[in-house]
Amino acid sequence: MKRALITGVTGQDGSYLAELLLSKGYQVYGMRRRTSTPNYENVIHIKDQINWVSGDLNDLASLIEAVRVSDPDEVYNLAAQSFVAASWPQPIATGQMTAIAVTNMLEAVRIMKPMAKFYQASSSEMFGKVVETPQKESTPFYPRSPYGVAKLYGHWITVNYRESYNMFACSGILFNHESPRRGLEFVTRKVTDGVARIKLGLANELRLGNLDAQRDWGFAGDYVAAMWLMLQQDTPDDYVISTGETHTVQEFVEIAFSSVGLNWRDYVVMDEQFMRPAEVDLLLGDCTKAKEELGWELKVSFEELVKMMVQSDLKRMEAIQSQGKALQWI
Ligand code: NDP
Ligand code: GDR
Repeated sequence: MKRALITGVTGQDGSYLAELLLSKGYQVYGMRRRTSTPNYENVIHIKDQINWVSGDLNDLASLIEAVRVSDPDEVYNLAAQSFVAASWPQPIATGQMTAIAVTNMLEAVRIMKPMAKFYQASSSEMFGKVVETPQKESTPFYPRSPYGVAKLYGHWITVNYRESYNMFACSGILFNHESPRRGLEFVTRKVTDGVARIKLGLANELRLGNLDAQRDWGFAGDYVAAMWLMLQQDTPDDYVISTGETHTVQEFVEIAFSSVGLNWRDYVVMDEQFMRPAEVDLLLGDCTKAKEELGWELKVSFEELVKMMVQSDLKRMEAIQSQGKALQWI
């Protein structure tokens, strides 16, 4: 039975990856940090199948212990401060959790289990300003946020550990991927949650920032399969994972509202507070290498993804409404 350690297991990707590895018969170790309010929402259905280890990205001792206890064949480093907008007000914390923490994790693996295969969650945010489209593994990086800069450090330190110590370390350069488990502050989920509230009469507007930004959005469940495939290869490498389609935020909004019979123009309000100091205008990935070398394939289309998220939020909101729980904006 293979053993895997996942950091960030309570997040969107961690939860889908844990499900995938459990379905493949892995013994899954999930690292989670101590929080004042436990957050198991994404993994509640598999909570008892995960071996929980306590650890924080900023505490190297805890990471070494997590690797010692789990004795993993594969390590998936998904934990990070992952919200781009928060990286301007919290640039140093973002640097610690999204950049330096990768070195912490690599050191823990190098010291305790150097033969373990290592996956780093790199990001299309590293491409940032448009230099070339579509963006592929060889496209030069030009990050546009403290988050993007931090991810670039994490990316290169992973490459460096591969080359310095001959570790099996891979970086997946993943474009945006979404799901009903996406955090509520990210634009897709904010929209689908907003649509559900408006449809049920719980809100009458949705405040958004830049509707012109273009993103290459896929389904998170498809993307975690690519992470696993990268660690099943004979040699470690870096791969772009994307859909090869780009859509504006406005297109996402239009489909989400129209899927429940509403016109977005009646509800969406532009709000300066959601504009960013520097924007990534266009992301469009070319994942030919992943398709050819990993045999990775996409299953859920853009339109299916939007509708899946709207339907899930409608159900969730109806359940909350029927239980009479407080409904607050997050
Ligand atoms: P989430 O924000 O949903 O999950 C982040 C996870 O990291 C959570 O489990 C969180 O724990 C954990 N975490 C944060 N800080 C710490 C810390 N100090 N110590 C231990 N754990 C911590 O992110 P996603 O699942 O969407 O993304 C997974 C990874 O992939 C991230 O690194 C992200 O930057 C990267 N990425 C994501 C893309 C996407 O479109 N989703 C695209 C490209 C890259 P807690 O629950 O306690 O907050
Ligand atoms: P992103 O995702 O920054 O691409 O990072 P996000 O959903 O936050 O923003 C996407 C685009 O939508 C525009 N936008 C808004 N964004 C938010 N959050 N809220 C709004 O109200 C709003 N209005 C417009 C943004 O300006 C932006 O252009 C995600 C994260 O998962 C990262 O961790 C990951 O690395 C990248 O995707 C790839």
